[in-house]
Amino acid sequence: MSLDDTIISEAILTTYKDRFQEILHSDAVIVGGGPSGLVAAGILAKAGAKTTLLDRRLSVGGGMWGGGMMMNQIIIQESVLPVLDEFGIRYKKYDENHYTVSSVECISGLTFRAAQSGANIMNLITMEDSIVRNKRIEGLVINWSTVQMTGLMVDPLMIESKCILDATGHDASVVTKFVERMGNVLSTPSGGLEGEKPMWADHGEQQVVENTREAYPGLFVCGMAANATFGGQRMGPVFGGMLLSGKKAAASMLEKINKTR
Ligand code: 48F
Repeated sequence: MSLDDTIISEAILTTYKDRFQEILHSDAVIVGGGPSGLVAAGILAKAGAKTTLLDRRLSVGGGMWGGGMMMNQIIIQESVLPVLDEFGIRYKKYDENHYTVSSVECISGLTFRAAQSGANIMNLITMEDSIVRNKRIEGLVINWSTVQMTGLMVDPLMIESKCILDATGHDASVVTKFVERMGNVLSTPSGGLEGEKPMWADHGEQQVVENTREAYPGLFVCGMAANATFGGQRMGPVFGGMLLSGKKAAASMLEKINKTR
């Protein structure tokens, strides 16, 4: 059997078009495929929510690939091991509360499980803006990342979702753009972004989970975006809080989605 050059193109075009059409109306759109976003995507999709994950880069995984200072090992604390078990990721005990994990295996495991659970993972797409109607966020404005990189003046497209998760890490891109448009209307103390605080792993790890919540009707935050939004310390190459944050975000969003069913 020979391969047909134009059938190769046609198969990619038609199947991608079907997947793109799917993202026009989601139950949950997660912006950012770092560790927290991937966990949220996996849990939401497994629970039956129509889940889309967008990442502006070629590869998902965000800031996890490089471990600590490009040594591709990460640290997970003991209480978070059940999340690794859920996603089939292996770990090694270092001492009572420090476990090491290969960052490559962790990202691959999270991504594989999320995709297999039915999350529609779309790379190379950038969130540009949000759609706000009747005092709630109802969708996003998106474009090819290459359009933004090249600075071409090309209009975007729009997608709708019952809820949006900002999982864009330190940038908190969705919340930042939202505040730029809407002013200080968030459920934070100042109404705006509280900003990240300096390194303190133990505190940062707890805060990232506490800060994971709805910041505006329909707009949830997790991972470092949660600490940037509600104010919290950074924690470097410890990732347990990121995984727990993704899990908490998924549970809160499922509650919201189920109310609208
Ligand atoms: O930064 P990132 O890994 O997010 P996270 O889940 O994890 C944070 C840790 O990696 C690390 C840390 C742990 O101690 O401090 O920083 O909070 O991943 C964020 C992802 O969001 C994508 C970006 O490419 C990355 O993969 N992203 C950012 N802005 C946009 C975006 C955007 N506007 N549109 C689409 N994707």
